[in-house]
This record gives sequence, structure tokens and C-alpha cells, in this order.
Amino acid sequence: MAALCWEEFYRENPEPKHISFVKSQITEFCEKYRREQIPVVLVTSGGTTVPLEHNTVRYIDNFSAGTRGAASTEYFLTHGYAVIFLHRSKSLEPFTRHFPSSSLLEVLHIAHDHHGKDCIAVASDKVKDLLPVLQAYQTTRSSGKLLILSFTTLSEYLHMLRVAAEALQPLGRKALLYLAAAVSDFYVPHENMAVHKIHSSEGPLNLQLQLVPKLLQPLVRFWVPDAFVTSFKLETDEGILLEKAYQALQKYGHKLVIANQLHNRKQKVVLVSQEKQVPIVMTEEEMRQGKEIEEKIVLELTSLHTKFLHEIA
Ligand code: 9Z3
Repeated sequence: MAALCWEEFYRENPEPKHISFVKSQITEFCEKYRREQIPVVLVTSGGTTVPLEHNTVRYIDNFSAGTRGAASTEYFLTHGYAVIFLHRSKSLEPFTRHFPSSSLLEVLHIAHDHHGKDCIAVASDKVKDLLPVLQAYQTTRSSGKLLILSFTTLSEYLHMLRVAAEALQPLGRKALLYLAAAVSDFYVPHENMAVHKIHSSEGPLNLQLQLVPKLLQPLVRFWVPDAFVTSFKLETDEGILLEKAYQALQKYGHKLVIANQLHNRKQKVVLVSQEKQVPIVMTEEEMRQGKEIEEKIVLELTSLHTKFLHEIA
């Protein structure tokens, strides 16, 4: 069966309950930076779930730890961008990602203040790791340049994406979209979903998943026609990766597809545009030093965006 058109998808899959609050937060954020002439980037991050039941016990998920989006957000902030970070609930977030919960207690130790009372301090060998993160975090907190929003399901994500894109429209060319979330191509339509937990006593489960309409089409054409839109293409078969990236460019007419493979996504990506392919590769040495590929991706992207801003519209 063919995919629904995007309007039907939005009609048939209800908005998340908090959508009007989300809308007012994003609109206010975009309006502030539009007035201040500061570029705004929408970073999407993490995988979307496709629930099998309304009272969800089981769901299908797309793989993504959220490293790409969370790390890139930190680099966009250092380049002066205001960032809307739309991420899968409980996936990695900027700044806190450096301290996974398992190592959080390792950073602290019990000390004594001058009255001999117990207090908590940062272990001295951890200060050099913690300090730059804490500085960047506090700078961001006081600037107010980071808006963090979360989704869980595919439908929540797609509703929030539309609201965010429409709010970015008044920024024109100053809006950058960096769509790194891993978005399902398949879903169970709202009206076909079981209400309660599906039981094994009913026998083997036959699932038919419908195709998700390609939302990049209306996004590029109607919601943010002037913005610099970048999407990611993920494949596991290297042989088809670039071909798929070009197909996406062709189909949606946006500026850039960042092509990556699952197994080496932290070492190599290719920036694919109509004009050229720019590979970004990490050396062994850079990896050993703990450098991140997102630093290079964001550097390249902000420079492409700056050039785009200076072109005659
Ligand atoms: C990506 O390709 C991201 O780079 C990763 C990042 C999900 C691989 P991590 O979060 O991984 O750092 O662990 N995202 C886009 C994936 C996607 O679903 N793309 C669609 C496709 O490939 C197009 S929108 O068809």
C-alpha cells in the first residue's frame, strides 16, 4: 500500500498533548533570536519509537545513542548559534553526556570543610575534565541560547518537527536544520493499534507496518523554504550509501545530505551536495586524543551556512 500523503498523516495521528506549550516555547525562542539577528539551528537527535499498543508495552525503535546530535549542539553553541535541541527522551544531551551516570560518583569525593564537617568535592584528577564542560554549560545557561525539547514516538517527533520548522520560517536564511534523528520509515497507524497489551495466547503476531510519508518534502517546500536544510542518510551497506544520499537530494531539493555508515559513523561521513562530495575523516591520532568528528562537521556546516547567508538571495 502506498504511503498516506503528509496532510493525512497529521490528521490521522493526534498531536501530543503538550504541543501548544511546545509551540509557544519554540516561537518565543525563534522570535528573540530573529530580533537579535542570531542564527538558529534545529538539531534533531535520537531514535523514534513506533508503539504497537496505545497502552504501550512493546515498540519498534530506530538505533541512535544521540551522540551526534548532543555533541553537535555543543559545537553549534561555540560558533554562536542559538540551538533548539529536539531529542529522544533519555538519549544523550549536551554537556551531561560527558558524565554517564555510572561514572558520576567517580568524579566526587568526600572532604572536610574548615569546621571539620563532611562536604563533597570534585576529585582533583577529574577537575581538568569537568572544568571546560562546566564552563561551557554555565555560559550556555546564562545566555539562554539552548532550548531542550524531547519526544519518544515517531508521531510526537513528526508533530514537533513541523511546529519547530514553522516557527523557524521567519528567520529565513538564518535558520539551519540539522536532522540527525533516526526516524522510522514504518509505523502502525493510530486506528490500527491495539489498545491493550497484545497477548501471546492469541497466537503468532502478524504485523503490517505502513510507510511513513516523506516529511522532508513539505518541510523543504512549504515550512522552511528559505532555510539551510541538512539531513542525514544512514546505511549499513556502503555500496548504496552515496546513491541513496543523491536520491534524497534530488527528491527533496534541500542543501546537503550527510552520508554515514552505522559501523564507522564516528570516523567518517561524506557531505553530499549537488555540486560536490566532501569527505570528513578522523585520523587514528585524532581518535586517540578523544577528538570528535562532530567538531569538524559543524565547522564545515557553519562555514557553508555563512557563505549561503552572503549569497544574493
Ligand atoms: C544519522 O545518520 C546519525 O548520524 C546517526 C548518529 C543516527 C547514525 P548516534 O546518535 O548516531 O551518534 O549514535 N541519522 C539519520 C538517520 C535516518 O534515519 N535518516 C533517514 C534515512 O537514512 C533520512 S531522514 O533514510
